[in-house]
Amino acid sequence: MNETALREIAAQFAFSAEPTAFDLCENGHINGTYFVTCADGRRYILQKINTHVFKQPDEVMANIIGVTEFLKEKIEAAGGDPERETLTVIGTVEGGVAYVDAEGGYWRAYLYIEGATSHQSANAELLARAARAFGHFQRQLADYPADTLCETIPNFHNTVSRMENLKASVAADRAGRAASVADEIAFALAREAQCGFIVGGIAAGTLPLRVTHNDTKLNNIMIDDVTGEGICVIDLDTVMPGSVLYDFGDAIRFGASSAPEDETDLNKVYVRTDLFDAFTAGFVEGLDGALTEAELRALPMGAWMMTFEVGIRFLADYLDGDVYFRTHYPTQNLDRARNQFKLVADMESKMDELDAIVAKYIR
Ligand code: ADP
Ligand code: GN1
Ligand code: MG
Repeated sequence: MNETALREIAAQFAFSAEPTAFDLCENGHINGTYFVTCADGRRYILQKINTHVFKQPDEVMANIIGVTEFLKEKIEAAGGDPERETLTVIGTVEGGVAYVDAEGGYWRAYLYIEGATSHQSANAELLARAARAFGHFQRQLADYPADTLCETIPNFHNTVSRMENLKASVAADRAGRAASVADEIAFALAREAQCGFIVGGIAAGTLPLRVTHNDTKLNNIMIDDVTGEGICVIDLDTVMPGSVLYDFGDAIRFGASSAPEDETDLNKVYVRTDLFDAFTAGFVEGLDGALTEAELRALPMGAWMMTFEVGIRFLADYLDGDVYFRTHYPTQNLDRARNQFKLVADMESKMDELDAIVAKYIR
């Protein structure tokens, strides 16, 4: 998007001064994100919500306003900084929470979290701190009125329906790629029986429904540059009722992997048990005793499930012709799927070790 167009969009938001620079953010597979610098030196985030992914962006914003206002009260009560420890929505000059441009593009803005970084990888200490913040985030939302939250993406972490979607993508073969990825499809189908583990647990009442973040990638948390603490959980588009295993599992598949999500040398891709341990310690601490024993015991399976689930989502998107996740080259979704499947296989071979790590945290 060119600067003139961005300038016109930015003019719709109640920023503190005239925007002077726009920088594209390369992180994130979904939204279009720009860093805006204003004449007074203040910075903001200007984001075009991906409305192919989020079909009801007004509902996304309603969730985010509700959750951030709720968190701000808790942060203030705890003596924290409400403008740094959660997102702050910047309204439009007309008093709205979003701006719809002439082409129907849906835009929103946030305060930029200064003095903090969104990391792509972390050492054990940093990951433990990120984990504590993700756990704490969920703890803070434990008494949030869950029935007021909209389901921004239906069945987002329903692995059973994700498997159905993959099968539909294989059958439709829209991009003519199915024959070339027969091995990956077979890997996925061989694991179909496990897909119901979390949704089945929720339905049976053995896994409680909580308000969860649902997209706990390491780059969805801002780490304070000075203290190293996880200062602010961002990317709140998918905050919805869910299982704690979603947040634990998604964080592990990204943060405890030995390699980036699209590393193609699969020998370099495995689960780092030291990072798994560090994350578990921080997460359990952040949740401050809220986890049930059934949830704790299921954590390794949660990590397995979220890794497998996103693997089948990447594969389905490759089969669909790359219409969901942002890609930077033609086979990136396939590379991501292969990478996640390697991680899945590695977790399977280390399940006893992962169970033993978790057992240390069961009291
Ligand atoms: P996506 O859904 O595309 O992942 P995000 O909301 O996560 O969108 O934003 C993409 C990236 O932009 C984040 O990973 C982070 O690096 C950066 N970012 C988002 N919000 C902020 C913020 N308030 N302050 C600083 N950086 C941010
Ligand atoms: C997307 O938005 P981002 O990049 O933080 C995706 C997650 C996937 C992740 C894989 C709304 O996360 O579900 O796990 O990519 N978000 C959405 O990296 O689909
Ligand atoms: Mg993100």
